[in-house]
Amino acid sequence: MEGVNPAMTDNARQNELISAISNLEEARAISLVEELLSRNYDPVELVNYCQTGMRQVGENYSRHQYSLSGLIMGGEIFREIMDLINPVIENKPSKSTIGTILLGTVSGDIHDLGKNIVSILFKCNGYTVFDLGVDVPASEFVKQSKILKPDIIGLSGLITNALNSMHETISLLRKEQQCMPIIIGGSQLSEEARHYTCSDFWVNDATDGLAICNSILTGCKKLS
Ligand code: B12
Repeated sequence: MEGVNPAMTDNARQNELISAISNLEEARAISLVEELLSRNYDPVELVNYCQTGMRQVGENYSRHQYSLSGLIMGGEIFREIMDLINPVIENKPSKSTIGTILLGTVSGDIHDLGKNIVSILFKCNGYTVFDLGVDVPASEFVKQSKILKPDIIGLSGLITNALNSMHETISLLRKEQQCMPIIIGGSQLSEEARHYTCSDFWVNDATDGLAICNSILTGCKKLS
């Protein structure tokens, strides 16, 4: 493990972690995560910092400062970090079952790091999660929705084309009388994306997604 300055504050460590990920410094990022976890740092908050670092990796790629291999390396570092964080999240006492969610990354999109976090976070918070994986065709969502009858459907997507897949999936689900609330998630989403896809909710943060789904299930939130 690379040395971490013991005098550094947690705040400095968070910024250091964001820049280590952004600069693709694998060993540095891993040792900072190990260090923060050993100090009982909130694992979900840690994920948020890593997500910020990953956004910067994406920006560097957009600006042609990184090539595709930089994107791949970023994904690999994040996967290794999640191997450390997941057991800590999973170790938290799980709540009794409150609902079911059918989850998947839509057709044409293979990004799954964010979706996998959603899966773990929801499981630890009392959800039964049916995860269909990545590049899931609209027809598969419809098929599984009819079989599993989930309370909520969650679609993940990060690339622009995912918006068309989400739109297609939601249209087909509605056409086939699958009327459960649908939430879309991904770093590039916005209210415009929600409108375009005809989904009920959108988020770019798993914790916000969890709060919305909890509200749906407790009947506090009216569908828009
Ligand atoms: C790592 C990465 C990859 C990895 C993915 C590895 C993997 N197994 O997932 C690899 C290298 C494979 C990859 C491939 C590609 N990528 Co990429 N990738 C990224 C990067 C840098 C980080 C994504 C990530 O994992 N972030 C960390 C996670 C935790 O965040 P997240 O996914 O947003 O998830 C969080 C929330 O959004 C939310 N959430 C996510 N899903 C859901 C679902 C629900 C229901 C809920 C409630 C919440 C929720 O919860 C999560 C936790 O908070 C992004 C940059 C970015 N800004 O996102 C680019 C990015 C998404 N990729 C991009 C591109 C262009 C590509 C490629 C087309 C590159 C290429 N030329 O081949 C391919 C796409 C292939 C395909 N068909 O899908 C672009 C997309 C641009 C666009 N507008 O279309 C981005 C934005 C980079 C950029 N700025 O240019 N990529």
